Amino acid sequence: MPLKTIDDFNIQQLHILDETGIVDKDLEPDLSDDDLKKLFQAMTLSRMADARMLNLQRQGRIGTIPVNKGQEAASCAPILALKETDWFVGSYRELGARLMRGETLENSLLLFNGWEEGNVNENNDRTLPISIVLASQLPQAVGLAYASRYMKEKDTVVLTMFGDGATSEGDFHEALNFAAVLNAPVIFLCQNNQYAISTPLKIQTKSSTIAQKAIAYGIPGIQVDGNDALAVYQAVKEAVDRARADEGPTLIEAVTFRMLMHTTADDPSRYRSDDEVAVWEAKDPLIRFKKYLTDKGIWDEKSQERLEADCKQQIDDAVQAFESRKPFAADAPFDYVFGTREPLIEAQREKFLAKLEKEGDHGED
Ligand SMILES: Cc1ncc(C[n+]2csc(CCOP(=O)(O)OP(=O)(O)O)c2C)c(N)n1
Repeated sequence: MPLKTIDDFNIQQLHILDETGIVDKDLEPDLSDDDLKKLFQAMTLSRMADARMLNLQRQGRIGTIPVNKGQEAASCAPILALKETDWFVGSYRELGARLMRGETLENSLLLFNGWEEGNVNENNDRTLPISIVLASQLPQAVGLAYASRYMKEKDTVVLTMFGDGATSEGDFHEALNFAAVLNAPVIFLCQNNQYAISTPLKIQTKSSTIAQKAIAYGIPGIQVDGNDALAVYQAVKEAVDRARADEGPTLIEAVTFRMLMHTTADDPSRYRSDDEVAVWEAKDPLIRFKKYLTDKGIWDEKSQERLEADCKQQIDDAVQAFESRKPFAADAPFDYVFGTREPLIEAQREKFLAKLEKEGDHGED
């Protein structure tokens, strides 16, 4: 008996700005000049803050950090499509998104120096703390989305972000299945930055895209140029509109690149070439977006100078506020493992403090 095709699938890719920053007028999103500038300002602040944090880490003034350079469009643009009352459930490589959600830069400095206070976004209580355990935030996002409808919040949606490596976790697949079956208003945004530490995408998955994983769960999936802020915004906006209208979840794959190390504990030259990095340098999301704003007549070198001076001031202020909090108790992280003091954790605290004592470091700086 001949085989018959019972279904057909395809995956589409969205670009709105080309690699030189020229816009496709037919696809240009309907965004105000103020929103476009707000997005570029956030991307620039994220880029500059990231660079300063890397310096601080190298100077021994903060702990290990994940770096975001190159991923600013994928991180910031989705937030423009959200309302403050929506939920943001992120991973750890979305500094720009967090700044756009009203989190202070001081928060990140505190967090990456082990202060629990850095986990609290005082300006938006619908922004969850960072998730280091890969993909663990995805079922949480689905739970929030499902609960919002259960609680009769008709308008709320949830945006969750994760990396390409996280798509190999069971939590990713369970979350997509649950969201699809429950019709939960959640947007899954994968920042496919090509690497999970040293593991390149081609040995992470045999699928030719991450977006196509949506097909198995019966939900829309789309791939976007993750270095094109307009394409990222547009794809997320359409997914948000569907979710608000109770049309269920969407998986978006934003194709981007991590320009620097995985974290400050990693040396990327051991697993990728300079040539590969150079290819992506030419696709820098900030340069493309700035060209678009300039062509539109709403940005010039003077605005750029003002913006950079303003970002520098914000960063200086945050660093000063953070550093004025010293002395810092080196064992503070042990206070927050559980709500109560547990013998096993206390034993680890003692061991840690004894080690510092032996090394002559009293954790005061
Ligand atoms: C469940 C789990 N397994 C392993 C790790 C260790 N780990 C931390 S980051 C990372 C790579 C993650 O890659 P990806 O999901 O692509 O995100 P990216 O860091 O590139 O943003 C791994 C394996 C972890 N944090 N959680």
